[in-house]
Amino acid sequence: MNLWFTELEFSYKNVGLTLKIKKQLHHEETPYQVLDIFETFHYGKMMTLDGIIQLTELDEFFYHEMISHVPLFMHPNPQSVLIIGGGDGGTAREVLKHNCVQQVDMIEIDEQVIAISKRFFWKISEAFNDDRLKVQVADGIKYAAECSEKKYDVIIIDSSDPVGPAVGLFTSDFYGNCYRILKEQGVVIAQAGTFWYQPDEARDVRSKLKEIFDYADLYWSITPTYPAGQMTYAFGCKGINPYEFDKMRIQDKTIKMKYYNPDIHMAAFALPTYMLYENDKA
Ligand code: SPD
Repeated sequence: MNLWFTELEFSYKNVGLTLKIKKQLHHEETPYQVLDIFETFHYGKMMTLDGIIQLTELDEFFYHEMISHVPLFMHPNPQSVLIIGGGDGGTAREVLKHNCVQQVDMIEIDEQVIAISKRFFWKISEAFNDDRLKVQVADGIKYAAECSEKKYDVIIIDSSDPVGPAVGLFTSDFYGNCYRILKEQGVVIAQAGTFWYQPDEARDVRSKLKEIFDYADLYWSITPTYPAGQMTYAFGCKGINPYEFDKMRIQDKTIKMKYYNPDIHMAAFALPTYMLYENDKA
């Protein structure tokens, strides 16, 4: 059998990333999206949503470490964290490595993402066994709009791309609600595509965040199985200067990581020239 999976890059349909597949382990249409699990030859098990790679066992750590530890170390004392999406559990696993974190709320719209992750990705989903994590199957956009009692130190938007159920997670209204439900000092972070294939998505998220937050910009990491092998993260800070974070705390050697370290943290903010300003083009 010669079975290959090609992810067509979602905004440029003439390029894609192709992986050799041992077998398909699961396929279903949930109320929100098509969910597939494949066993790949090189990257271990892989989850796709609507044909777009969400994670593989081999390289998920790049994304999950960088979407979690950078904002958590920007904040002087993150205790309460909101994860919008992230139903596979990878982001929660990284967040819960911080002993100062007392409570994590996860709002995931698709309960099947959680169930299937628990079934196929035991190590990635281990965070679901941590008492500090409270999971609600609900729409994150609605949750942020209606949340009136709780405030968070860090909000992580671990979403799929801005198509299908995730579109509303890329709007000014939603970011405004995130600002409102952050404490006096808080950080919001969102995945924002890639510098090469979705430069306008990253610029757009940054400019929306800049309108609302005291500081907003982008940082990035390697991600081998996302298009262009790179992922951009957009952040907004309320009452925090992101470049004056506690350099001692990021030396914390008790938190085990494979990619993130203090040098990676500092270097991640270095942007390509064409991504520095809103109107620049490659
Ligand atoms: N191009 C795909 C980007 C997907 C980002 N989210 C992945 C979720 C993993 N927890």
